Amino acid sequence: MSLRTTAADYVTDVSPGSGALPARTRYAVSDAMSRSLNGRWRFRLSPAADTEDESFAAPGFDAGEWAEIEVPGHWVLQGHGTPIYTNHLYPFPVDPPHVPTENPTGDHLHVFDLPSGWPEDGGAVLRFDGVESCARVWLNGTDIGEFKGSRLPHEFAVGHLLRPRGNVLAVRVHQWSAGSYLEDQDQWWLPGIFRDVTLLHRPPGCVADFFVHAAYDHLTGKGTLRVDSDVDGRVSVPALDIDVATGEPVTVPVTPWTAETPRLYDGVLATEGERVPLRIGFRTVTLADGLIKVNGRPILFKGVNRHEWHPERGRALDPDTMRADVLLMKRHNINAVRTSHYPPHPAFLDLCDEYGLWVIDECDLETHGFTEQNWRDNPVDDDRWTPALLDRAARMVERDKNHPSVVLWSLGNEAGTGRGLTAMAEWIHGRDPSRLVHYEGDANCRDTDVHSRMYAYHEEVERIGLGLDGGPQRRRELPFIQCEYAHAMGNGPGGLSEYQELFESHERLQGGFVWEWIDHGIKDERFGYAYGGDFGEELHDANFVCDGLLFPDRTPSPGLVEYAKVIEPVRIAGDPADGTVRVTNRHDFADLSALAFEWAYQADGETLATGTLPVPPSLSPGESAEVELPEPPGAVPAGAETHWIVRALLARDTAWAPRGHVVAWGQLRAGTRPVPAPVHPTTAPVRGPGTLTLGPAAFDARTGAPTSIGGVEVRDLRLDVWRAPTDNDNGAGWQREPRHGLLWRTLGLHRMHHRLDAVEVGADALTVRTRVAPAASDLGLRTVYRWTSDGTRLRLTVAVTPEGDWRLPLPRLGVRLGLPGPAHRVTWYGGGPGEAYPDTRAAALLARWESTVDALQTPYVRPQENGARADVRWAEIGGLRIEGDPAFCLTARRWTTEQLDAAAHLTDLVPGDTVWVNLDHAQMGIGTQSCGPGPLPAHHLHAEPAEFSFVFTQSTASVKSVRSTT
Ligand code: IPT
Repeated sequence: MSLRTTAADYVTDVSPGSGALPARTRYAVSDAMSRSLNGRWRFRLSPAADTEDESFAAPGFDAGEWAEIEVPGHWVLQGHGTPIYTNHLYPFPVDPPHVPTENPTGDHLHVFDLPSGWPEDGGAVLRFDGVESCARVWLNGTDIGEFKGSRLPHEFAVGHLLRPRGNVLAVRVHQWSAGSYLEDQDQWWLPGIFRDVTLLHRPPGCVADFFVHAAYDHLTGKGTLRVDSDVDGRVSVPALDIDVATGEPVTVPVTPWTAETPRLYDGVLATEGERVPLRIGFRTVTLADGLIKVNGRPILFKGVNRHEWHPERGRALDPDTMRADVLLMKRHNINAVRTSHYPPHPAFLDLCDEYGLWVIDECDLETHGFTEQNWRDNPVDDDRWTPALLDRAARMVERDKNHPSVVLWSLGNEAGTGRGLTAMAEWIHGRDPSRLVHYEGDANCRDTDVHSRMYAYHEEVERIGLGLDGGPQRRRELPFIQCEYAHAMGNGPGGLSEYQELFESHERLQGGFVWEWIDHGIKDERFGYAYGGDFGEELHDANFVCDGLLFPDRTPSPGLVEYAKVIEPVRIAGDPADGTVRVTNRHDFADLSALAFEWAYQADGETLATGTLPVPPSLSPGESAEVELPEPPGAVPAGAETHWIVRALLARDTAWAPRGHVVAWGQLRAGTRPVPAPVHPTTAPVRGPGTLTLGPAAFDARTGAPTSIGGVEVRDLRLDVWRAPTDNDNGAGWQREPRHGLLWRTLGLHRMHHRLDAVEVGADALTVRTRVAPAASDLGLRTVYRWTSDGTRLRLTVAVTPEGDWRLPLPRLGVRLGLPGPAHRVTWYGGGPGEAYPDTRAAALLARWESTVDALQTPYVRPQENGARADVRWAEIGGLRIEGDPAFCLTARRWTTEQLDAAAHLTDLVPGDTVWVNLDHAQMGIGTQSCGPGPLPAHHLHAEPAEFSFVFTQSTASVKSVRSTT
């Protein structure tokens, strides 16, 4: 009996592939010709990989009946098959290196001519920048090889196969392969040729691989350039008068590259056959004094984890989208990116060089699903896989080594531990000693140069900052970063300020990378945005894939606005009582000369005067200046609440934002906080038939509930403790602490009974006594509503007394009421413009704001509590004016909390005819327990006796001027 090999054996071969050229640096342009093969390709999907039929690869094959597909692209996003989302579970049986028989296989065909003028001499290279997960390639009927390593480049020498016309490029792509075991990142599984395909002419004497070494000596202010090149040539940098042979070092005074000051020098590498433009940034990365230093100074990462994402194109990103990401990061004070969890499209790194972002470039490696079997059979601890791991390391390092923005290499993510990882680290250290090596899974830092954790709680981070974390000697001597923290899933992340305070107070803590940059929602007319499960996947992790600081369409979420404020590079603080403000330069390298400072003086949220503030532009990183404020303006209305606002703005246009862009701000209380005007109860409730009236309000005589206030119809006003649990309330299953969202539901806070105990009509008050409690529990909240009026103003005081042994914090505590009228516009004096919760309120500026009920909603991909405006002194909505005593939290929506809670997608939220308004005395913090700590204890809303008041009047005043600053 003969052993039969199927054509598809390479699919489950652990080796990285065959036929491809050795890895080398990737550059965007040169004077050699090239031709993009992106565009419309013919496409045929087969359900399995074991098709022995290779006839499609032969010239002359008639693909006229085939579909067409866009390359780069994923076929599952172009109407062929469907995407699958799993976090760490492999969506196929774990039996490495085998994959299921059902292995969607996409045959791609593209016929192309050489452009006119394509030289006849030299060779040619066919380059694939990214194909998921395994491809076999034929050119003009010749099998040129196969490869794995989805987010890594592969090049093939094809010069000998090319013809002037009618070249037939055939690519067979398998969704699953041995490589899939190494690519278990938390994201959609999206097969396809999703990055560029390019044909490059390789003239005789052309550039092969080269390595730009551009170091900076901060002691001398000089840079040393040496370009090692496989092919000898010359290197010129006109601005530095450099013209040297390759391999020859040259030292000259330079301006160094940093993420804050990304000075790039244009140069050229010229060999006999090719001229390649260089963009050189001089900088030196070291591990010194237990710190990551660049150019001699420790840096603080204010980073994000970036997966590549586009809601329609998946990981097939176009240049505009990549640029949008970089601009958004720069405009939100982000200074670092971890390319979780694979090398990005190479153009993204060009942008990081150009605009200035520190990069942790991470290898395309994750074997997280092996955690399910206690890491048994983990490929990173199995020598058979080591060549594949080394191939991946080399393809990353060789491709990206010439980017000054890349300061650390990361071996991968969540791959456990093993010899293969050690081999990768050793190879990388040897090949590029000019950068540090990161891998979070190396808990003892045997192979790595930085102690890295993910989702460490504040207390642990502090312990590490204080050096009290113990552990092996090597680790104790290393700097610490959080390669992931502050899980930005849904509403949140909470607790950023407290993390940042820790990072800024302990030298060893060199910052972190928020998880993650963008929600991977897939645009879908059924749902708005689809997430895991929406395509009928047999296993999925629901909306855990929507955990970014950007919504899928790249609109910044409140979390990003908060992060930008928390990490602002200038701190503006102090007590203006002494007439000064303290400005601290929190950059690592830059002085303040790029910034201009302005002040504004506010009374009751309205700006009375503005001016410029002379802050010393030469203020060095880490230094503070006490800057004198001007005299407050004269005409401040008596009793007004006053503030100084000081803003740091870009003084000039930059590459990433125009002049005037606000980089940092501080709001400082100028006087004492005034107390709201009292309502003297001078009016008595009057009984009518079925109703009671008190001042401007009418009540249902039986229930004591208001039916109208100042002519505005209101309904169902009552205590409310429920919020539609956020993703962070619900928490992730593996969390070590109780998950409040679930406990709340078990207790029944979403189905509270309101028992009416008494409606008391007194001489100057209407008092309604109730007990609010869930079925099946002895816990309850005695709630007394006391209504008084001076004839025009109506005051409600709510007194809440918990009964029983409450061990749970409350989601919220306040009243909710319905406005059946056409409420649309909302104006308020309080925190804004965006939502804010107890631990996500750094970016809320006290001012007068105007919005609409619709615009108050934050469109979290999975609907949940959102949109609260904090510290509201007064608000006007639907003809009512509501003043808080004390200030309150405001939400208003066209659906009830119950409807919000029941919704799975934004399309489930259907506006009703009532606007539901919540006036909250307090809300529970948000935290980041969807992956990480819950709200810090200070932000818990304990069930304890509370009393709070609102004063209702008919709204009269309109907002005169509304500033939409920040
Ligand atoms: C961590 C992963 O590294 C990341 O890819 C993502 O899945 C994140 O969690 C959650 O969104 S791993 C987890 C076990 C902390």
